[in-house]
Amino acid sequence: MNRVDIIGAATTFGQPRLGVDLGPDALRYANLINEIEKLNIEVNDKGNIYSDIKVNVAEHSQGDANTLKNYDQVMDFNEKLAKSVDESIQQGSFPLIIGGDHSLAIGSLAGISSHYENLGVIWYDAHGDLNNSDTSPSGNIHGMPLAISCGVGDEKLVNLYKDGPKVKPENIVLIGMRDLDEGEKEYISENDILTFTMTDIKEKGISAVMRESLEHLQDKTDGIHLSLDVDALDPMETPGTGTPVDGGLSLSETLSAMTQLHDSNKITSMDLVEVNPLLDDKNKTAQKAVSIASAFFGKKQK
Ligand code: NNH
Ligand code: MN
Ligand code: MN
Ligand code: MN
Repeated sequence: MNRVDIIGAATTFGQPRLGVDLGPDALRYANLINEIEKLNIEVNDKGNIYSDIKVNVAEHSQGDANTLKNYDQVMDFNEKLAKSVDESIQQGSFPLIIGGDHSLAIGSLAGISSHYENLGVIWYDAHGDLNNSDTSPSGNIHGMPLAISCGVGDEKLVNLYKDGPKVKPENIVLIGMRDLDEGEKEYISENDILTFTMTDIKEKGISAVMRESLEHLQDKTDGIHLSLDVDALDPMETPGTGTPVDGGLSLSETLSAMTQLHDSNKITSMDLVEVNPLLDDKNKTAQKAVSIASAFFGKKQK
């Protein structure tokens, strides 16, 4: 790619920990734009998207596990995000969507999907994000975007921006999994989704995992979206995130995974999500996220 559009997805509505909406600016302060420009890529920072419905600290994320928390805000936010992502692709840019919580993937996938008949998705995360309001332990929509994009869940969210499912389960690869809920495990096995847990990654090594992932997708897809949740990494690497899970990927494994994806030339869009500077240690998580993006855009590792 030679032109990247940065789209700041300043949303916190998919989960309860306030501050993840400051993630896009934390990444900018960690020098994201410059680091990508250094790789001879033209960068266009489109600024941040916000919901028109403002965060109300006292009422944020109310409700029980069977409700879709902050539903109106999530709908409104993702409609806008989808439009911006769609426009960037129309203009020939590579969209890099920086979050923000992972519910933003509803909008990014909706915006991307009209450009591909058979979109592939690599979901690099500790979690599957394959819940719906019946299986969710929390009611937090950031645990649901991949299911919604497959056509499972609330009808309005499923049909957001463009009617129907945006991705087929056979075109998905899950990498870094170590905290899957029961309903998610069922969905994965019923739909035979290619899944690499942390145990698989330890056994095979990250480079074999990335190679097998690309092999699984490259012939049957016409574009591949990478959705990277920083909680895929171990909390020692990326503490500034809302739902850390021990036993994750190292930074060096992730950098080599990104280099492999860069070298494949197959990835057509990317989300970089769940950086929460209010939970972080001196913006360390944003700095790691910037090195991940740099490796993805071609920075050579020493
Ligand atoms: N699976 C849990 C839920 O649905 C946690 C999801 N949290 C995430 N997903 N950060 O990536 O509520
Ligand atoms: Mn996630
Ligand atoms: Mn996660
Ligand atoms: Mn290159």
